[in-house]
Amino acid sequence: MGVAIQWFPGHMSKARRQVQENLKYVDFVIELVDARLPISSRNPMLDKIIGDKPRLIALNKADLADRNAVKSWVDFFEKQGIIALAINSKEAHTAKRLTVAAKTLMADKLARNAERGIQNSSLRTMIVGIPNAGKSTLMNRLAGKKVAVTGNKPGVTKGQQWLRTNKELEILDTPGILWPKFEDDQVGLKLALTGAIKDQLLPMDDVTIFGLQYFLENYQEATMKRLRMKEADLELEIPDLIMELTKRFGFRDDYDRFYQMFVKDVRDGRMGEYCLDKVSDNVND
Ligand SMILES: Nc1nc2c(ncn2[C@@H]2O[C@H](COP(=O)(O)OP(=O)(O)O)[C@@H](O)[C@H]2O)c(=O)[nH]1
Ligand SMILES: [Mg+2]
Repeated sequence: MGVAIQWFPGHMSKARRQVQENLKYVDFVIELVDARLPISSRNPMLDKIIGDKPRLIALNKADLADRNAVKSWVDFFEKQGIIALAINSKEAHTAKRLTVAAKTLMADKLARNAERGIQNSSLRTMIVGIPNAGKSTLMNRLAGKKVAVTGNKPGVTKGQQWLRTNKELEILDTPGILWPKFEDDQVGLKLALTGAIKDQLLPMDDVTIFGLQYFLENYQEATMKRLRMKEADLELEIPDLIMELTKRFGFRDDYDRFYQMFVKDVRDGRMGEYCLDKVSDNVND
């Protein structure tokens, strides 16, 4: 389950150092992001931290995400020359797909090895991502069994241990846990809405107002259906709409109950599949 980490500067540098130490042992890095937040769930310093170590991006929880948006995000990363793929860590097929992507990423190294007569060399990787991205779930999936994934706190150090996926892929059993991009208000609201950060960190009314607005703008039909809204409700300002819906759901003036219901619906996918980051906000031309 999600471990709430308070990201003090000391924790950040420890986490960063841990990833950098482990980089020595791996051929490439799997950057795990939430497909519903392909930018907001990235660590702002990852590029600097991993330097020129090869990396692929896995957009996890694709089963919960807006398919079209995820496709645009995969294109977005591939245009930058980064191999990206949408995955569901709970699916068996995922191990095979990641192995294929890894072999594409590391094709040159594998070819060099083959030239030197080194056959069947397996690739070594580590998973890096923010809390709740799904690192443990993916590692269990790749290991093909439930493993005690270490490193629930940044800075856990011990001898390297490897989880074997198949002949071709081995994963470091300590994932890199890095902080999200929470210096931006909108990013914080998005992380809260998906449940990536603890509820106590942000006021639920702000999270709900932001979420309801976003869903009405981008997923109007699903939102209206789930919240049993009428056409006329669309005329209301968001705070007035929240008051109205709270009453209609029988919560009287207990707005907290409405916030809880809305946020839970979003997190559990009952508002439909969605993506909170837009490619159009991330291309500057
Ligand atoms: N629907 C869905 N849920 C996932 C997926 N991967 C992980 N989860 C869930 O996301 C939550 C956080 O996963 P976890 O592996 O603990 O994240 P970690 O903090 O990065 O290790 C758990 O409730 C997982 O069951 C996925 O691909 N799809
Ligand atoms: Mg974990």
